[in-house]
Amino acid sequence: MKIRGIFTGMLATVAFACVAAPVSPRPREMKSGGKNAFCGHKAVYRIVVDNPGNADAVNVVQEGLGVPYFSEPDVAGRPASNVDIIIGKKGDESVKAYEGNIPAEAEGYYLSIEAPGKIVVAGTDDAGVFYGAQTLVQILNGAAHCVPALEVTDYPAMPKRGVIEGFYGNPWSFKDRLSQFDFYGKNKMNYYIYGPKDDPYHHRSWYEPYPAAKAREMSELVKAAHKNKVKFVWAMHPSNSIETKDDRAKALKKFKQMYDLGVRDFAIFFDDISAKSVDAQIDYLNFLDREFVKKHSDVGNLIVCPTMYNKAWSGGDYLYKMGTQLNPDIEIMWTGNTVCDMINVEDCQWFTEQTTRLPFIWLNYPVNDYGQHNLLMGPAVGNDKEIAPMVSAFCSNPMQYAEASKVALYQLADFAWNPMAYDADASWLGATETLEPAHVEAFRKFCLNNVDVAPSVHGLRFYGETPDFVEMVGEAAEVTPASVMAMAPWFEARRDAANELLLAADGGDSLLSEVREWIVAMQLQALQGIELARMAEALTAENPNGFISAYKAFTALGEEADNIVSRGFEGSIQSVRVQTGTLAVKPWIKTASVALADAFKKSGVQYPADLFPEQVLENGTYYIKHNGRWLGNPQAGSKGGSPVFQTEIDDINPNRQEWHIRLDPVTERYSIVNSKDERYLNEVFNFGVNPYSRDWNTYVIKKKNGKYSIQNAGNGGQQFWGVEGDRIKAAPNGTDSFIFEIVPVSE
Ligand code: LOG
Repeated sequence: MKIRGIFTGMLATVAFACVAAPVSPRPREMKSGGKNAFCGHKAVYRIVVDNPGNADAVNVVQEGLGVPYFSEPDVAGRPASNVDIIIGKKGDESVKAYEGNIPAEAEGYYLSIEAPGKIVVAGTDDAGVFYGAQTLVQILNGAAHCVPALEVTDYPAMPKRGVIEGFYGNPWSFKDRLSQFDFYGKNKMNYYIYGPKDDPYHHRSWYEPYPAAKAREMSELVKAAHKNKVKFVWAMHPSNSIETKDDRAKALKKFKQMYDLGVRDFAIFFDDISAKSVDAQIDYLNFLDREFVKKHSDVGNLIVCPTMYNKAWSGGDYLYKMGTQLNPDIEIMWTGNTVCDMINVEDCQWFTEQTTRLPFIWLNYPVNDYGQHNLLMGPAVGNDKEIAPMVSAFCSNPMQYAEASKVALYQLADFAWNPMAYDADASWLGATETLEPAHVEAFRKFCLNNVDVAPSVHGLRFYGETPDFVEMVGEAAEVTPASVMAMAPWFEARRDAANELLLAADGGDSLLSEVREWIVAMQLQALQGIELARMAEALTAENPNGFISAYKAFTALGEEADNIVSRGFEGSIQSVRVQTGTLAVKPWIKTASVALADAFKKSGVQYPADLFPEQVLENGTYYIKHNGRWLGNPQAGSKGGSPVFQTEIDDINPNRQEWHIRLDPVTERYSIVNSKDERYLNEVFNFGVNPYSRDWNTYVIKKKNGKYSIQNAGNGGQQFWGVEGDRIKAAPNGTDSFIFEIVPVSE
């Protein structure tokens, strides 16, 4: 109360600027007295604490500050402290005077820093004291010479915030997980669910006990999690082995083993199976709840990941039954509208209508097991701010790259704690600064080169990749030598950033060495961009030898980049080819190289026959003919319809029979577009009515004995094109598909 008196009258909401490094998660309320509390704070602290229960919080302060400190009682001969840090939980003697300031909410805390050198950390409960200590360390370590006077009143919006190690691929290592728990503590996340699909003791051989060495690690992990106020939930994935007496005895036995290792929280996953019966699942879950969970007073609520865990995959009465027939304490996980999607208000409402319960959110971000070539390291956008009261928990499924996942997890922790104040860009800036303080700018360039996930089964794309690049190249489909040269400085900056990060990676930086291959990919991509500029320059200067040497270097870099493999180490269960800058940079490089090569070929100079890769058709305008007839577009300008083979050449509207055939730089297949009305041909041999899609509407064209075959590809299947009557039709199996003549219009 006394402290509050000092501040009264001059409280102002702080602009965060008075604290150098951002406090994250962003506190609910942070007020400053507008002046410094004390200066020269990297001196001597005295920690005042009377409850041994606050040891974890005291540890945070001691380790976090890394400056001399001592605790009560004072011992003669010690230097006098210039700052007292009073730490306590509601009810403790040390913080009696501040009872009125402590928020009522679970995991909340009150923190004050006041002149001439007094700090109070007063928590609602153990977690609150711990989180108050974390905030204090962030403020003091982020402050310059002087520390501002301030008051923080803080508590989380969502009660359960954390991570599900729930991906396919190499599970995290013991070391990864220890580092995660420390990170969760710092970022005020309180849940970790253990469920890596490729841990045999979780999934395939769920009933086997962990071997001794693994069991020892497991119990150490549980302790490390608890020390950081993180619940360690161990999940089991028994698929359909849930009905027999034997199945159930094995399940109880495995739970018991995990309990003996210290686990106090359990989950059952039924995802990615074809469930035999919802009734059997419900009966099994209620059985485990009754026979295990409820028989241990110290075991938390059971959590289930249902088989229908997202709206797109839901149907019938599955969710309704789960919601109404499961014991009321059992929590149900939910990934939202689809498998990989951000969470919005409607998703949560829909789930609650079905189940009468709040969803336990399993956010499939930044997991990249469905698009492993790419990393997800951009701003975490897309979750509705208003969902806090509509969910029972908010947990994220990350990448198999534990350290790199922290960029997203930092932001999601910030979001889950205080969603109404969440600002993805600011949070991303904080994440990148906190994780790579010595290489912030280079690391940010790297992260922004790895935002998008490229086309995948889930269709999710992230559009914030390389925003400055996107802005510079604009919508311009046209690439000119001048525009290529203009991009050189952009690529040079990426090359320099990659070089800086590679040095750090090889110097032992754990995050950067984990994603080393993607840094190399960025480096090679940057070098490719620089070679393109050299090609453009040579073209402009009419220097064919210069062009040829740059082009060869460009091609070699591309081949090297295509062969970078991550997780190629012995024992890796999944190695992947890496790619970066897939949203804008990679397609642009391809487009630019094709355009420059075309211009070079047209310049009339001599060049080695094997310089360019085999391309059956140059980009251009062609007639497509079959048995002497011309493919035409008689209904030009209409919607839909089909092209037809015509016996007469069209003298009145010649371009109705002319087709632009172009190599798509991304799919490396051809698009076919009518020159009269620019309508494209689709994979069912009509004019497309949907927006053109390179994944559906580009074709493989091959040449044999002077004739061409055209074949669907990508999402459009593999059907060869044939002819029936005057229409293009699917070619019957086993027939010759080299039936078309494709003749340049100019000939
Ligand atoms: C799996 C999960 C995987 C994720 C993304 C859930 C509930 N289950 O489609 O293990 O990491 O999608 O690929 C899933 O999301 N299945």
